Amino acid sequence: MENPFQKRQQALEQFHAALITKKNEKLPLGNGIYDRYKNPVLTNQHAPIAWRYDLNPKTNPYFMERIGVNATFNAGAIKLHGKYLLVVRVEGNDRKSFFAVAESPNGIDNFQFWEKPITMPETQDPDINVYDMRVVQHEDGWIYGLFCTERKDPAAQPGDESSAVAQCGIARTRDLVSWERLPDLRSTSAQQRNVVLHPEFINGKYALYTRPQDSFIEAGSRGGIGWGLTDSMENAVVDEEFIVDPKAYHTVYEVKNGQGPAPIKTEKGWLHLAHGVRNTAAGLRYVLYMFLSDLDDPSKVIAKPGGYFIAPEGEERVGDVSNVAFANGWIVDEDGTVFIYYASSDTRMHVATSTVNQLLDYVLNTPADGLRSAASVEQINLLAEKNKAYIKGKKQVMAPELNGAN
Ligand code: M1P
Repeated sequence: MENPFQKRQQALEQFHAALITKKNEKLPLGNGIYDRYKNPVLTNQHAPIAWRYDLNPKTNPYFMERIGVNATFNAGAIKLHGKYLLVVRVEGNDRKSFFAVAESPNGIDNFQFWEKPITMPETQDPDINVYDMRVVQHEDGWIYGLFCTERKDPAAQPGDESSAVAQCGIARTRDLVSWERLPDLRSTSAQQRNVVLHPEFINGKYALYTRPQDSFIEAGSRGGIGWGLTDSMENAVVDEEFIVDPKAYHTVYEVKNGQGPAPIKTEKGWLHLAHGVRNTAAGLRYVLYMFLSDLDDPSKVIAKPGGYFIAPEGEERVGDVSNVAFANGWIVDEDGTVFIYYASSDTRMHVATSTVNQLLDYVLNTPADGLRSAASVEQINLLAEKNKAYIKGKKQVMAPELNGAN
């Protein structure tokens, strides 16, 4: 008689080995700004078999999954010792998220999780859920991980089992293996999410991109990407925040927005990747957008293309929370290649590649949002008019001669 344990184990091991070693391919054409890739770089199926299955045939005769992994998304990113490392938000079937490191030799495929997830120390007030870590190599020598820590709202009415409070958790490490937990950020805002540490000191202080919010979901009255300074990360306190990139009516960030990973330093300024949210009849739509801030004063936005940079496309549009593109990690190589790690629909991770020069060209030469339909038409007319000189010899479709028509 066939042994079901062995049969299932063998089939799963083969499937898993093929998945985690699968080569990725750049998709053709693209938009000249970045290239997308055929396969997601991480899915829930990439989770190690040893995290999910009891491998002892005596205690698991059916080779049954014991602990399910629901999704792998919203990963922070860093390159260490020549490896591309993602600090992934892994979500179990029980809805709890935790962090786990996956590494790749080339940044586009062959991502494999380390043996065990990160054991993140807790503060006196245990986290109920942790997610969306921004990993930053700061000039003070530490690698910081800033993430959202979520706990039940102590003011929730009896019977209300969904009100929560989001705050910024802080931890630091040298190797992504052992982490020192520091006290959560204190700020004047009721809630915080998407808090990101700037990699350099500003006037001798640590600088933070914040996202003050009135409640768990709503950014509310102070919506936008904020900026605040703190003397120390061991006791991080932001007494004053001001908004550097506000939400705005009839844009892709009209409901809320948030800084993605820490910005990249370039000779022309700091390159930022962020997410913007708008509301639709189908629910919230999350897209990524970019902007450039001043080299000496990173809180000053100096260029900002209109519209989105990456929106969920094709299969990316469907998942646990559909119509979401979210990024909190990117890596720049010595040759200027940029690996943009983005998640689709709170379900899986993808990569897109570009270069610092292409991204600078994008942020500096894409027209800003004119905020009105007429301004968008004007931008197209300007470009089409300029392009006339370059369309020699090609027949243009013209508007019909209207003389006498009626
Ligand atoms: O579900 C979409 C995203 O929603 C939240 O982001 P924000 O605070 O900007 O609304 C986060 O929970 C994020 O993890 C999630 O991807």
